[in-house]
Amino acid sequence: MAKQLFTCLLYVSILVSVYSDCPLGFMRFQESCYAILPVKVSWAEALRLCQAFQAKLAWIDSAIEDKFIEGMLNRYHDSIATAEVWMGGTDMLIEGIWVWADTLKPFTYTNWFPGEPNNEHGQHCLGLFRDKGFKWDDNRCELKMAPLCKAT
Ligand SMILES: [Ca+2]
Ligand SMILES: [Ca+2]
Repeated sequence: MAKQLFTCLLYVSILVSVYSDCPLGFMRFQESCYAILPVKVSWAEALRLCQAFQAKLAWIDSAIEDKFIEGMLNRYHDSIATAEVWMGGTDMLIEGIWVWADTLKPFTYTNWFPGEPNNEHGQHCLGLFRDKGFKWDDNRCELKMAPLCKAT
């Protein structure tokens, strides 16, 4: 019995070590790894930068994941780079139809700030802003913000 328990624990610890494997500097939550890159770049540059880290500009599938990201951003709130971050959402292909850039799948979960997305002067890229409690807001894709990358 003790031997079986030991074997079982061994398997569990191997599984945990395999599944907690995130790229250096990334933080694990459930099945994914997340990192805020401390640079300010346009949305298109943010897409490419995440790819350079074998990651994607982050997408959000659920309220629990959204809450984790909000917490992550709040913990780093002293850094200027993380007052505003780019996410992987865009409506640049069809105005008003929001999709995640890497899959082109429409949003299934959203957490827009009240009144957003407002497409003010042509806003097609999804950002999270500290002054909006990191709720979702469309913004101009040329704006320079920090990429939030996600790896699975
Ligand atoms: Ca738009
Ligand atoms: Ca907006």
